[in-house]
Amino acid sequence: MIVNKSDIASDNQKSLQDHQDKFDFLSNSLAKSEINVDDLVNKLADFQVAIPSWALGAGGTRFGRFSYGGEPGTLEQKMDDVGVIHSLTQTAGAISLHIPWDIPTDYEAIKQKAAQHDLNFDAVNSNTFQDQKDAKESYRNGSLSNTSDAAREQAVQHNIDVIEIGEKLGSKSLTVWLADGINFPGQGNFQSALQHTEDSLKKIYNSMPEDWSLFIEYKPYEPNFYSTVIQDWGTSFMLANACGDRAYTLVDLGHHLPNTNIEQIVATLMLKGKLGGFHFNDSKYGDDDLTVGSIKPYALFLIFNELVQGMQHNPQNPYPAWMIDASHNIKDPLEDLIQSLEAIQEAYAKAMLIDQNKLMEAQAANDVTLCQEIIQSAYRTDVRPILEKARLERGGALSPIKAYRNLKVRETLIKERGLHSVASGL
Ligand code: PSV
Ligand code: MN
Ligand code: MN
Repeated sequence: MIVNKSDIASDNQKSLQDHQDKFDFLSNSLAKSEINVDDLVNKLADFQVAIPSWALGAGGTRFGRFSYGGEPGTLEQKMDDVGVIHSLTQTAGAISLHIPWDIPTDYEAIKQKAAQHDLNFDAVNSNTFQDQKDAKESYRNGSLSNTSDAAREQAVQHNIDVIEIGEKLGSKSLTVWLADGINFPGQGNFQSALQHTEDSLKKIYNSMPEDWSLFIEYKPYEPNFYSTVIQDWGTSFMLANACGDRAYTLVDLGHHLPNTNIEQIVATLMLKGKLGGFHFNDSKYGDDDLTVGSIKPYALFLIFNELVQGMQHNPQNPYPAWMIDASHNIKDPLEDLIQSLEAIQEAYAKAMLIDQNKLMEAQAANDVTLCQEIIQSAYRTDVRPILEKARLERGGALSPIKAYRNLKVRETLIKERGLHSVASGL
Protein backbone atom coordinates (compact mmCIF):
# COMPACT_ATOMS: atom_id res chain seq x y z
CA MET A 1 0.00 0.00 0.00
CA ILE A 2 1.12 3.51 -0.75
CA VAL A 3 -0.16 6.64 0.95
CA ASN A 4 -0.45 9.43 -1.60
CA LYS A 5 0.61 12.98 -0.88
CA SER A 6 -2.73 14.24 -2.22
CA ASP A 7 -4.68 12.05 0.23
CA ILE A 8 -2.57 13.36 3.09
CA ALA A 9 -3.08 16.94 1.92
CA SER A 10 -6.84 16.59 1.74
CA ASP A 11 -6.94 14.97 5.18
CA ASN A 12 -4.86 17.89 6.50
CA GLN A 13 -7.47 20.38 5.28
CA LYS A 14 -9.79 19.57 8.20
CA SER A 15 -7.35 20.79 10.82
CA LEU A 16 -5.29 23.32 8.89
CA GLN A 17 -6.85 26.42 10.46
CA ASP A 18 -6.59 24.98 13.94
CA HIS A 19 -2.94 24.19 13.34
CA GLN A 20 -2.24 27.67 12.00
CA ASP A 21 -3.83 29.35 15.03
CA LYS A 22 -1.82 27.23 17.44
CA PHE A 23 1.39 27.65 15.49
CA ASP A 24 1.02 31.44 15.33
CA PHE A 25 0.35 31.66 19.05
CA LEU A 26 3.38 29.51 19.89
CA SER A 27 5.78 31.15 17.47
CA ASN A 28 4.81 34.60 18.74
CA SER A 29 5.52 33.65 22.30
CA LEU A 30 8.78 31.89 21.39
CA ALA A 31 9.89 34.89 19.35
CA LYS A 32 9.66 36.99 22.54
CA SER A 33 12.30 34.69 24.01
CA GLU A 34 14.42 35.18 20.89
CA ILE A 35 13.93 31.63 19.70
CA ASN A 36 14.23 31.19 15.96
CA VAL A 37 11.16 29.11 15.15
CA ASP A 38 12.10 28.58 11.48
CA ASP A 39 15.38 27.11 12.57
CA LEU A 40 13.55 24.75 14.96
CA VAL A 41 11.18 23.66 12.21
CA ASN A 42 14.08 22.96 9.84
CA LYS A 43 16.04 20.98 12.42
CA LEU A 44 12.99 18.86 13.19
CA ALA A 45 12.30 18.26 9.52
CA ASP A 46 15.92 17.14 9.03
CA PHE A 47 15.84 14.71 11.95
CA GLN A 48 15.35 11.23 10.50
CA VAL A 49 15.05 8.04 12.51
CA ALA A 50 15.55 4.56 11.09
CA ILE A 51 12.86 1.91 11.51
CA PRO A 52 14.14 -1.61 12.19
CA SER A 53 12.87 -4.25 9.84
CA TRP A 54 11.97 -6.44 12.84
CA ALA A 55 9.51 -3.97 14.35
CA LEU A 56 6.86 -3.98 11.64
CA GLY A 57 4.96 -7.04 12.77
CA ALA A 58 3.48 -7.75 16.17
CA GLY A 59 6.22 -8.54 18.66
CA GLY A 60 5.57 -10.90 21.46
CA THR A 61 6.88 -12.24 24.69
CA ARG A 62 8.04 -15.70 25.63
CA PHE A 63 4.45 -16.33 26.72
CA GLY A 64 2.97 -15.79 23.33
CA ARG A 65 2.51 -13.63 20.33
CA PHE A 66 -0.73 -12.24 19.03
CA SER A 67 -0.34 -11.50 15.37
CA TYR A 68 -1.74 -8.35 13.88
CA GLY A 69 -3.59 -8.53 10.60
CA GLY A 70 -1.82 -7.38 7.44
CA GLU A 71 1.70 -7.99 8.73
CA PRO A 72 4.46 -7.72 6.12
CA GLY A 73 5.49 -11.16 4.88
CA THR A 74 8.49 -10.05 2.83
CA LEU A 75 11.27 -7.49 2.95
CA GLU A 76 9.54 -5.57 0.14
CA GLN A 77 6.37 -5.36 2.22
CA LYS A 78 8.35 -4.23 5.25
CA MET A 79 9.78 -1.44 3.15
CA ASP A 80 6.28 -0.52 2.03
CA ASP A 81 5.29 -0.23 5.69
CA VAL A 82 8.23 2.06 6.45
CA GLY A 83 7.19 4.01 3.34
CA VAL A 84 3.71 4.50 4.85
CA ILE A 85 5.19 5.72 8.13
CA HIS A 86 7.60 8.03 6.33
CA SER A 87 4.90 9.49 4.09
CA LEU A 88 2.78 10.39 7.09
CA THR A 89 5.51 11.54 9.48
CA GLN A 90 8.34 12.61 7.15
CA THR A 91 10.61 11.45 9.96
CA ALA A 92 11.34 7.81 9.14
CA GLY A 93 13.63 8.12 6.14
CA ALA A 94 15.64 4.94 6.75
CA ILE A 95 15.35 1.23 7.40
CA SER A 96 17.72 -0.95 9.39
CA LEU A 97 17.98 -4.58 8.29
CA HIS A 98 18.62 -7.64 10.43
CA ILE A 99 20.52 -10.46 8.75
CA PRO A 100 19.65 -13.28 8.12
CA TRP A 101 16.01 -12.33 8.83
CA ASP A 102 15.96 -9.90 5.90
CA ILE A 103 18.43 -11.12 3.31
CA PRO A 104 17.43 -9.46 0.02
CA THR A 105 16.84 -11.87 -2.82
CA ASP A 106 16.76 -9.21 -5.54
CA TYR A 107 19.04 -6.30 -4.65
CA GLU A 108 17.95 -4.09 -7.54
CA ALA A 109 14.29 -4.48 -6.63
CA ILE A 110 15.04 -3.64 -3.00
CA LYS A 111 17.02 -0.56 -3.96
CA GLN A 112 14.22 0.57 -6.22
CA LYS A 113 11.75 0.18 -3.38
CA ALA A 114 13.97 2.29 -1.16
CA ALA A 115 14.16 5.00 -3.82
CA GLN A 116 10.39 4.87 -4.38
CA HIS A 117 9.78 5.50 -0.66
CA ASP A 118 12.71 7.89 -0.24
CA LEU A 119 14.44 5.58 2.26
CA ASN A 120 18.12 5.06 3.07
CA PHE A 121 19.64 1.87 4.39
CA ASP A 122 20.84 2.52 7.90
CA ALA A 123 23.10 0.19 9.92
CA VAL A 124 22.89 -3.52 9.15
CA ASN A 125 22.52 -5.80 12.17
CA SER A 126 24.17 -9.17 12.54
CA ASN A 127 22.60 -12.07 14.39
CA THR A 128 24.78 -14.45 16.35
CA PHE A 129 22.24 -14.94 19.12
CA GLN A 130 20.34 -17.65 17.25
CA ASP A 131 21.61 -20.76 15.53
CA GLN A 132 21.22 -20.43 11.80
CA LYS A 133 19.82 -23.10 9.55
CA ASP A 134 22.48 -25.65 8.52
CA ALA A 135 25.18 -23.84 10.50
CA LYS A 136 28.02 -26.09 11.62
CA GLU A 137 28.63 -24.41 14.95
CA SER A 138 26.12 -23.54 17.66
CA TYR A 139 25.93 -20.26 19.59
CA ARG A 140 24.47 -21.99 22.61
CA ASN A 141 27.60 -21.11 24.55
CA GLY A 142 28.26 -17.77 22.96
CA SER A 143 29.43 -16.38 19.64
CA LEU A 144 32.29 -13.87 19.55
CA SER A 145 33.23 -14.93 23.08
CA ASN A 146 32.81 -18.69 22.63
CA THR A 147 35.59 -20.88 24.00
CA SER A 148 35.54 -22.80 20.71
CA ASP A 149 37.74 -21.33 17.94
CA ALA A 150 35.42 -22.71 15.28
CA ALA A 151 32.30 -21.09 16.78
CA ARG A 152 34.07 -17.73 17.08
CA GLU A 153 35.32 -17.95 13.51
CA GLN A 154 31.84 -18.72 12.24
CA ALA A 155 30.44 -15.72 14.15
CA VAL A 156 33.15 -13.42 12.78
CA GLN A 157 32.48 -14.69 9.27
CA HIS A 158 28.75 -14.05 9.67
CA ASN A 159 29.49 -10.41 10.51
CA ILE A 160 31.72 -10.15 7.44
CA ASP A 161 28.90 -11.56 5.31
CA VAL A 162 26.50 -9.00 6.79
CA ILE A 163 28.91 -6.20 5.89
CA GLU A 164 28.97 -7.46 2.30
CA ILE A 165 25.18 -7.46 2.14
CA GLY A 166 25.11 -3.95 3.59
CA GLU A 167 27.66 -2.77 1.03
CA LYS A 168 25.44 -3.89 -1.82
CA LEU A 169 22.61 -1.77 -0.43
CA GLY A 170 24.60 1.31 0.48
CA SER A 171 24.67 0.90 4.29
CA LYS A 172 27.65 2.44 6.01
CA SER A 173 27.60 0.80 9.41
CA LEU A 174 27.30 -2.49 11.23
CA THR A 175 25.61 -2.87 14.61
CA VAL A 176 26.73 -5.76 16.75
CA TRP A 177 24.57 -6.79 19.65
CA LEU A 178 25.72 -9.94 21.41
CA ALA A 179 23.69 -12.17 23.68
CA ASP A 180 26.94 -13.72 24.91
CA GLY A 181 27.15 -14.32 28.63
CA ILE A 182 26.54 -16.93 31.27
CA ASN A 183 23.61 -17.99 33.40
CA PHE A 184 25.40 -19.24 36.50
CA PRO A 185 28.40 -18.22 38.61
CA GLY A 186 31.45 -20.20 37.61
CA GLN A 187 30.01 -21.23 34.26
CA GLY A 188 32.65 -19.29 32.35
CA ASN A 189 35.78 -17.24 32.70
CA PHE A 190 35.11 -13.48 32.61
CA GLN A 191 38.55 -12.53 31.37
CA SER A 192 38.84 -14.97 28.52
CA ALA A 193 35.27 -14.22 27.37
CA LEU A 194 36.10 -10.52 27.20
CA GLN A 195 39.44 -11.14 25.50
CA HIS A 196 37.86 -13.40 22.88
CA THR A 197 35.17 -10.79 22.25
CA GLU A 198 37.75 -8.07 21.77
CA ASP A 199 39.83 -10.18 19.39
CA SER A 200 36.76 -11.16 17.37
CA LEU A 201 35.48 -7.57 17.17
CA LYS A 202 38.89 -6.42 15.94
CA LYS A 203 38.69 -8.97 13.12
CA ILE A 204 35.25 -7.68 12.15
CA TYR A 205 36.39 -4.07 12.41
CA ASN A 206 39.38 -4.75 10.17
CA SER A 207 37.10 -6.32 7.55
CA MET A 208 34.96 -3.23 7.19
CA PRO A 209 35.37 -0.87 4.24
CA GLU A 210 37.16 2.32 5.20
CA ASP A 211 34.06 4.46 5.17
CA TRP A 212 32.13 2.14 7.50
CA SER A 213 31.54 2.42 11.25
CA LEU A 214 31.07 -0.31 13.82
CA PHE A 215 28.47 0.19 16.57
CA ILE A 216 28.86 -1.94 19.67
CA GLU A 217 25.65 -2.30 21.66
CA TYR A 218 25.62 -3.18 25.37
CA LYS A 219 22.96 -4.68 27.59
CA PRO A 220 23.12 -5.69 31.27
CA TYR A 221 21.19 -8.94 31.15
CA GLU A 222 18.88 -11.15 29.07
CA PRO A 223 18.99 -13.72 27.59
CA ASN A 224 21.77 -14.51 30.05
CA PHE A 225 20.84 -13.77 33.64
CA TYR A 226 24.06 -13.96 35.62
CA SER A 227 26.49 -12.12 33.37
CA THR A 228 26.59 -10.56 29.92
CA VAL A 229 29.99 -10.04 28.29
CA ILE A 230 29.23 -6.53 26.94
CA GLN A 231 27.15 -5.51 29.92
CA ASP A 232 27.51 -1.73 30.06
CA TRP A 233 28.65 1.42 28.25
CA GLY A 234 32.11 1.19 29.83
CA THR A 235 32.73 -2.26 28.38
CA SER A 236 31.43 -1.18 24.99
CA PHE A 237 33.55 1.99 25.11
CA MET A 238 36.65 -0.01 25.99
CA LEU A 239 36.04 -2.44 23.13
CA ALA A 240 35.37 0.40 20.68
CA ASN A 241 38.65 2.03 21.69
CA ALA A 242 40.46 -1.28 21.24
CA CYS A 243 39.05 -1.64 17.71
CA GLY A 244 39.82 1.84 16.42
CA ASP A 245 38.54 5.28 15.41
CA ARG A 246 35.51 4.06 13.49
CA ALA A 247 34.18 1.87 16.28
CA TYR A 248 31.61 3.42 18.59
CA THR A 249 29.31 2.67 21.48
CA LEU A 250 25.62 2.29 20.75
CA VAL A 251 23.17 3.32 23.46
CA ASP A 252 19.83 1.51 23.58
CA LEU A 253 17.56 3.21 26.10
CA GLY A 254 16.19 -0.10 27.39
CA HIS A 255 19.60 -1.58 28.06
CA HIS A 256 20.20 -0.09 31.49
CA LEU A 257 19.43 -1.14 35.02
CA PRO A 258 16.57 0.86 36.60
CA ASN A 259 17.35 4.52 37.41
CA THR A 260 20.63 4.61 35.49
CA ASN A 261 21.50 8.19 34.56
CA ILE A 262 21.45 7.69 30.79
CA GLU A 263 21.84 11.38 30.02
CA GLN A 264 25.17 11.38 31.82
CA ILE A 265 26.33 8.38 29.78
CA VAL A 266 25.35 10.27 26.61
CA ALA A 267 27.32 13.34 27.71
CA THR A 268 30.39 11.28 28.56
CA LEU A 269 30.38 9.38 25.28
CA MET A 270 29.92 12.51 23.20
CA LEU A 271 32.71 14.30 25.02
CA LYS A 272 34.95 11.38 24.09
CA GLY A 273 33.63 11.25 20.51
CA LYS A 274 32.32 7.72 20.90
CA LEU A 275 28.53 7.87 20.71
CA GLY A 276 27.84 6.25 17.34
CA GLY A 277 24.28 4.97 17.47
CA PHE A 278 21.13 5.32 19.45
CA HIS A 279 18.16 2.99 19.88
CA PHE A 280 14.96 4.60 21.18
CA ASN A 281 12.30 2.82 23.22
CA ASP A 282 10.93 3.10 26.75
CA SER A 283 10.78 0.85 29.75
CA LYS A 284 9.49 0.52 33.26
CA TYR A 285 11.53 -2.43 34.44
CA GLY A 286 14.03 -3.84 31.94
CA ASP A 287 14.43 -4.10 28.18
CA ASP A 288 10.68 -3.64 27.84
CA ASP A 289 10.83 -2.16 24.32
CA LEU A 290 7.76 0.01 24.90
CA THR A 291 6.66 3.01 22.86
CA VAL A 292 9.18 5.84 23.11
CA GLY A 293 8.11 8.44 25.68
CA SER A 294 5.25 6.35 27.04
CA ILE A 295 6.75 5.82 30.50
CA LYS A 296 9.52 8.37 31.12
CA PRO A 297 9.13 11.32 28.78
CA TYR A 298 11.03 13.67 31.10
CA ALA A 299 14.06 11.37 31.11
CA LEU A 300 13.91 11.30 27.31
CA PHE A 301 13.90 15.11 27.27
CA LEU A 302 16.95 15.25 29.57
CA ILE A 303 18.72 12.79 27.28
CA PHE A 304 17.89 15.00 24.30
CA ASN A 305 19.27 17.98 26.15
CA GLU A 306 22.64 16.22 26.21
CA LEU A 307 22.30 15.10 22.60
CA VAL A 308 21.53 18.65 21.47
CA GLN A 309 24.50 20.02 23.38
CA GLY A 310 26.74 17.28 22.05
CA MET A 311 25.64 17.84 18.45
CA GLN A 312 26.41 21.54 18.88
CA HIS A 313 29.64 21.43 20.83
CA ASN A 314 31.30 18.06 20.24
CA PRO A 315 32.68 18.02 16.69
CA GLN A 316 34.77 15.03 17.80
CA ASN A 317 31.55 13.00 17.89
CA PRO A 318 29.98 11.87 14.59
CA TYR A 319 26.33 12.58 13.91
CA PRO A 320 24.69 9.60 15.67
CA ALA A 321 22.65 6.97 13.82
CA TRP A 322 19.10 7.13 15.22
CA MET A 323 16.84 4.11 15.31
CA ILE A 324 13.68 2.99 17.10
CA ASP A 325 14.14 -0.40 18.72
CA ALA A 326 10.74 -1.21 20.15
CA SER A 327 8.39 -4.16 20.14
CA HIS A 328 4.66 -3.90 19.65
CA ASN A 329 2.75 -6.56 21.49
CA ILE A 330 -0.70 -5.06 21.73
CA LYS A 331 -0.88 -1.97 19.52
CA ASP A 332 -0.86 -1.79 15.75
CA PRO A 333 2.91 -1.79 15.06
CA LEU A 334 2.67 1.09 12.58
CA GLU A 335 0.63 3.22 14.99
CA ASP A 336 3.09 2.41 17.74
CA LEU A 337 6.04 3.49 15.60
CA ILE A 338 4.24 6.70 14.64
CA GLN A 339 3.67 7.46 18.32
CA SER A 340 7.35 6.79 19.03
CA LEU A 341 8.45 9.15 16.27
CA GLU A 342 6.18 11.85 17.67
CA ALA A 343 7.64 11.40 21.15
CA ILE A 344 11.19 11.60 19.80
CA GLN A 345 10.45 14.78 17.88
CA GLU A 346 8.73 16.29 20.88
CA ALA A 347 11.66 15.63 23.20
CA TYR A 348 14.08 16.95 20.60
CA ALA A 349 12.07 20.15 20.06
CA LYS A 350 11.74 20.79 23.80
CA ALA A 351 15.46 20.25 24.33
CA MET A 352 16.18 22.82 21.63
CA LEU A 353 14.09 25.34 23.59
CA ILE A 354 16.44 25.28 26.57
CA ASP A 355 18.26 28.58 26.77
CA GLN A 356 21.77 27.17 27.02
CA ASN A 357 23.42 30.54 27.73
CA LYS A 358 21.08 31.34 30.59
CA LEU A 359 21.54 27.82 31.90
CA MET A 360 25.32 28.16 31.86
CA GLU A 361 25.10 31.46 33.73
CA ALA A 362 22.80 29.97 36.31
CA GLN A 363 25.11 26.98 36.68
CA ALA A 364 28.13 29.27 37.11
CA ALA A 365 26.25 31.22 39.78
CA ASN A 366 25.21 27.96 41.43
CA ASP A 367 21.61 29.11 41.26
CA VAL A 368 20.09 25.68 41.55
CA THR A 369 16.49 26.89 41.51
CA LEU A 370 16.99 28.92 38.35
CA CYS A 371 18.70 25.98 36.61
CA GLN A 372 15.64 23.88 37.26
CA GLU A 373 13.29 26.66 36.15
CA ILE A 374 15.12 27.02 32.84
CA ILE A 375 15.05 23.32 32.11
CA GLN A 376 11.47 22.80 33.18
CA SER A 377 10.05 25.80 31.38
CA ALA A 378 11.33 24.28 28.13
CA TYR A 379 9.84 20.92 29.06
CA ARG A 380 6.45 22.42 29.89
CA THR A 381 6.08 24.12 26.51
CA ASP A 382 3.61 22.42 24.18
CA VAL A 383 5.74 22.13 21.03
CA ARG A 384 3.30 20.06 18.99
CA PRO A 385 2.40 22.89 16.59
CA ILE A 386 6.10 23.06 15.60
CA LEU A 387 6.13 19.34 14.90
CA GLU A 388 3.01 19.74 12.79
CA LYS A 389 4.62 22.56 10.84
CA ALA A 390 7.75 20.49 10.15
CA ARG A 391 5.63 17.66 8.77
CA LEU A 392 3.34 19.95 6.82
CA GLU A 393 6.23 21.63 5.03
CA ARG A 394 7.46 18.27 3.77
CA GLY A 395 4.07 16.98 2.70
CA GLY A 396 3.42 14.89 5.80
CA ALA A 397 0.30 14.67 7.94
CA LEU A 398 -0.66 17.22 10.57
CA SER A 399 -1.71 14.32 12.76
CA PRO A 400 -0.11 11.10 11.46
CA ILE A 401 -2.20 8.84 13.70
CA LYS A 402 -5.48 10.46 12.68
CA ALA A 403 -4.50 10.37 9.00
CA TYR A 404 -3.44 6.72 9.31
CA ARG A 405 -6.91 5.89 10.61
CA ASN A 406 -8.83 8.19 8.27
CA LEU A 407 -6.99 6.73 5.28
CA LYS A 408 -7.75 3.22 6.53
CA VAL A 409 -4.19 2.02 6.20
CA ARG A 410 -4.50 -1.08 8.37
CA GLU A 411 -7.77 -2.10 6.73
CA THR A 412 -6.09 -1.85 3.33
CA LEU A 413 -3.07 -3.84 4.49
CA ILE A 414 -5.36 -6.58 5.81
CA LYS A 415 -7.17 -6.66 2.48
CA GLU A 416 -3.89 -6.86 0.58
CA ARG A 417 -2.05 -9.33 2.80
CA GLY A 418 -4.73 -11.14 4.74
CA LEU A 419 -5.74 -11.24 8.37
CA HIS A 420 -3.34 -14.01 9.30
CA SER A 421 -0.13 -12.92 7.60
CA VAL A 422 2.90 -13.21 9.87
CA ALA A 423 5.84 -10.83 9.65
CA SER A 424 8.85 -12.56 8.12
CA GLY A 425 11.85 -13.06 10.36
CA LEU A 426 9.79 -13.65 13.50
C1 PSV B 1 17.95 -7.37 22.05
O1 PSV B 1 17.91 -6.77 23.29
C2 PSV B 1 17.80 -6.34 20.97
O2 PSV B 1 16.59 -5.67 21.27
C3 PSV B 1 18.94 -5.38 20.89
O3 PSV B 1 18.52 -4.13 21.41
C4 PSV B 1 19.27 -5.28 19.45
O4 PSV B 1 19.45 -3.96 19.02
C5 PSV B 1 18.05 -5.89 18.81
O5 PSV B 1 17.67 -6.90 19.73
C6 PSV B 1 18.30 -6.51 17.48
O6 PSV B 1 19.35 -7.45 17.49
MN1 MN C 1 18.80 -2.29 20.45
MN1 MN D 1 16.96 -4.70 23.33
